[in-house]
Amino acid sequence: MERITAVDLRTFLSNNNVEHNLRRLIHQIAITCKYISSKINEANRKYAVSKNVSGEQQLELDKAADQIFIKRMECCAYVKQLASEEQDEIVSVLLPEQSNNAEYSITVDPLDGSSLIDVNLAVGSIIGIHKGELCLKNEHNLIAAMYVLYGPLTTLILSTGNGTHEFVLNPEGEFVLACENIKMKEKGNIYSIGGVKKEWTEKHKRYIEHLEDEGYKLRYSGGLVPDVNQILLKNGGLFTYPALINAKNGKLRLLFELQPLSFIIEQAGGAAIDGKNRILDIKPETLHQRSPIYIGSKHEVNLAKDYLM
Ligand code: AFP
Repeated sequence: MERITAVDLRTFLSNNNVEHNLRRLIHQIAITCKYISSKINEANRKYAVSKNVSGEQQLELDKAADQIFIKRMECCAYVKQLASEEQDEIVSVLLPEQSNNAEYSITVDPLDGSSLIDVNLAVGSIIGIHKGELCLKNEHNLIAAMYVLYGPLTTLILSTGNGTHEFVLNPEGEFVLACENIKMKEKGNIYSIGGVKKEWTEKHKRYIEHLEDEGYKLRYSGGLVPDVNQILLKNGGLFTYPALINAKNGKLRLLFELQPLSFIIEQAGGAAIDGKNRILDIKPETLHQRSPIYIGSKHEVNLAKDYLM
């Protein structure tokens, strides 16, 4: 039987005519996440053998991951700015004289779900790649998005605007293509719902009751990356973290989490709204702006829009 040679990430990007510096940037980000994956395993091994490693040290991992991203991006001559969920302001990662030919800026949620590490649940990093500088109050300039899921396998989901593809970190330390051009079904059968039920709005409650009456199965880990990854790879369904009675913008952040994930899901044939507007049409007013989210198969997202009108 012919042995199929696994296509590694760099070869895949080159074969798909991804611009040279963007290829190098994506590769740098992949290497960064590979290092973060090893730090998570290291922390978990310590935690496992000596429970006196405090929970706080687990939580510190997200700050460590943030610093790892900043230090790595400081070495990328084509990255001008970095915005991180862990930083209050945009970080200029290049000296002024270096940054005139820097083509890209990135947003990172360096380690989303860090509160789940001490119970050995999957967590992830979410990255948005923007052409030019990060611009609030404007149309988004996302040209690529990716997330890395630190689970039993470390996987990388990527879109550069031509489909959504999955790569897996192999024993040799290379991300190799696992699934090309993932396509979600029009309608799925799982739902993933965040927020405290007693804080849901009446319209949201009626929408969720409809899904339950339709027999949707509940799948929710409390980790945004594994929860959305499941909707993507189980070919459909819906993830929502809604507007709450005491938090009309919900919990999740537009720039760092929702717009990169929406870019990825739309490229796989899905959709993402805040309950009314397409997530990718929203112009963030502030860096850490939050938004409600309904993301997944088109049928469930359109149904949410009808219930929330
Ligand atoms: P942490 O990063 O504090 O663990 O929060 C994870 C998260 O931002 C996102 O990954 C989940 O979808 C969401 O919070 C879960 O929130 P609830 O704990 O309120 O369900």
